[in-house]
Amino acid sequence: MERATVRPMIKTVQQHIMEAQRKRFPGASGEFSWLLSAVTLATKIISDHVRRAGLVDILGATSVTNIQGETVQKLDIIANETIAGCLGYRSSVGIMVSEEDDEPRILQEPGPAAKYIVLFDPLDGSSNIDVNVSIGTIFSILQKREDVDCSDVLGHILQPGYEQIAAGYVIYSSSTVMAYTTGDGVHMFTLDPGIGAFRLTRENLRMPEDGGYYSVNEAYYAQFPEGVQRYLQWVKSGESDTLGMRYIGSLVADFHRTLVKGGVFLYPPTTKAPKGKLRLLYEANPLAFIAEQAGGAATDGSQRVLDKKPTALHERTPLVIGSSKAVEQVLRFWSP
Ligand code: AHM
Ligand code: MG
Repeated sequence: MERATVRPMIKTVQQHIMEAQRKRFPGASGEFSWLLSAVTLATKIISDHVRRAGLVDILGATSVTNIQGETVQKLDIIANETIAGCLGYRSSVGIMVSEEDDEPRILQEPGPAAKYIVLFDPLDGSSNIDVNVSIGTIFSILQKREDVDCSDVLGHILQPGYEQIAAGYVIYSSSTVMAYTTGDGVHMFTLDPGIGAFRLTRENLRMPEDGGYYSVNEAYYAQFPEGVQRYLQWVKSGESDTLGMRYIGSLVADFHRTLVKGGVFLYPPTTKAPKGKLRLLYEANPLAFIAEQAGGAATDGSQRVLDKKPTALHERTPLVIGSSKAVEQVLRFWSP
């Protein structure tokens, strides 16, 4: 008797990662998918904390100031420790770098087994927590360099973005959504609270080439370079009638919208912050990797973000990211 093929009705992020790994690297040990499962587990726990934040008195600021000089929110600490805790159980992760930590954390003794470096912003946009605006987690994964000594921690970490082997983000919003890439397209998942798993909702997502929104904090207009000012005047002149305007002030949320609807997000240099505000290693690089994998582009004005050679852990970079055409339009006016 012929047996009917039974197809699973859903695909979880775990199944997706494992299938992709089997297809692309048939001999792989599975340790990389095991590592990614620590990231997804951590973000599910953070999502739960974010949802209950108002109920259990974890909203708001602490009296601590982080290395960036910003007030640390209570949820920032919870998110940071949750990710550290989940990654700590993965023997393949050697080094963890977080926006919230002054120094990298060595999770496993240096050695060939602990070959991955995980970099992340545990709770991006956290100044928006108290007003219920979407926030998120951004992550980037590198492999330790073979030509660098085990003890040279920074030597392993300070690699250009094109060396990333995976990157992604999770947005905690009306639903919790995750997008990731391992260099084989961008895939998007939605957390199904009924089963506690991220379900595949969009595979091989492409960023729209036209339309969408430009997104920038125009309160800094007077501080922007002249070229950026000219771009903003042009975009508002009516000559470009394809772009609307949106700015949330939460990078993950502004990027997520740009990825899905198209357009461009800008955080240019200002006179007060000549390198902009956003961090290269755990904000700009992972999102640039995703943007490019979805057909978009990311630049700091002078060069492709993924080509930048980092010189410090918490280095900042100007960022223009979005649909290729919209990014090109910005560069027509601004060439630092
Ligand atoms: P954070 O990582 O401390 O939350 O800061 C980064 C955030 C981004 O999410 C957002 O794009 C930016 O700061 C907004 O800055 P501004 O308030 O200057 O517009
Ligand atoms: Mg951030």
